[in-house]
Amino acid sequence: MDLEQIKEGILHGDRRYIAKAITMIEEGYTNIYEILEDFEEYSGKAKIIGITGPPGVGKSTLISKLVKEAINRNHNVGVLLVDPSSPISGGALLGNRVRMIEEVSDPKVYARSLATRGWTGGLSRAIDEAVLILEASGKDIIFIETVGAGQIETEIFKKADIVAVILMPYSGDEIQALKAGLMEIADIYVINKGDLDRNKITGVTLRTIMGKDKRIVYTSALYNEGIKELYDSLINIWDEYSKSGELDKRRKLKIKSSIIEDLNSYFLKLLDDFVKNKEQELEKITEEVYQGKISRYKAAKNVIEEFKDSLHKA
Ligand SMILES: Nc1nc2c(ncn2[C@@H]2O[C@H](COP(=O)(O)OP(=O)(O)OP(=O)(O)O)[C@@H](O)[C@H]2O)c(=O)[nH]1
Ligand SMILES: [Mg+2]
Repeated sequence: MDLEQIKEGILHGDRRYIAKAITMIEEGYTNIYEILEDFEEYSGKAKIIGITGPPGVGKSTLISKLVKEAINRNHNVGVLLVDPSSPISGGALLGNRVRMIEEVSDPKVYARSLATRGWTGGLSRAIDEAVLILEASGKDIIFIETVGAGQIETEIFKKADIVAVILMPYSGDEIQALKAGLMEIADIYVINKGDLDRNKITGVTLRTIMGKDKRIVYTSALYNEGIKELYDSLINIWDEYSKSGELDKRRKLKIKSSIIEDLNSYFLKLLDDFVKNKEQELEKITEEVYQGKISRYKAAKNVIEEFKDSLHKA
């Protein structure tokens, strides 16, 4: 497969080529950039919806139902399942998850998990590139699921246009969500597993904690309840943000944070190479610090100066 072929395939929405390109990104084939630069004109074409929340609340099940809804509405839909954990265990787990969404797929749907194997650009960067590829392939709505707890949940704010935080009834998740900083990033709360019949209580709790103006939608992904309403709400919020200028603001923020990420990974790579070549010298400096000949602070400062010099020479 040559690059031109991959590019054409993506532009025709061919899933094989989309898959190939995303795999190249995951595996760090930098020549994929030749294509990505040509795709820049498609950037921002899709509505990007972040779906996040604690493990097991039904994010993937919900997305599989939202995908069906998208198909009914003739929307061209892409799904990315992002796993911040180790590529080995995470990859295997995500394999199952992605299958669930692919089962509902028709040729217009593209779903896959995303994990990076040691590329300096990292997962965050891979999300940007995968989104761009999906946009170039003609997707007009893209769902990004982030799994589990921790930093990546709030990172999704930098990738998505709007964020839906999924919770389930009576699990204490609502409190957990507040702790994890999800409150700041939620544009809408979805209380899933409504069939468990206790979700109203969670809603009341949420209302009490978060005030009246937060949007809350009740769903049962399992029984297909509330899916249309959720889909409508997501589109409505997106339209609203588009009109109010909020979307522009967020997308600019997104560009800025991607540029900063690029800068970071570029310099980290340089620094990494520099340090690798300095192994012996570092041993020597360490010894000097250990023997009290020079302070650790001063030693680090010297190395930094040397690094800066090497940049000038580069
Ligand atoms: N009763 C009930 N179970 C549900 C509902 N939605 C999902 N589930 C079940 O909850 C379990 C977890 O669902 P997933 O969709 O994998 O949840 P998730 O949030 O994507 O999970 P992680 O990706 O592991 O964080 C599965 O056994 C689903 O069948 C629902 O509306 N009602
Ligand atoms: Mg999932």
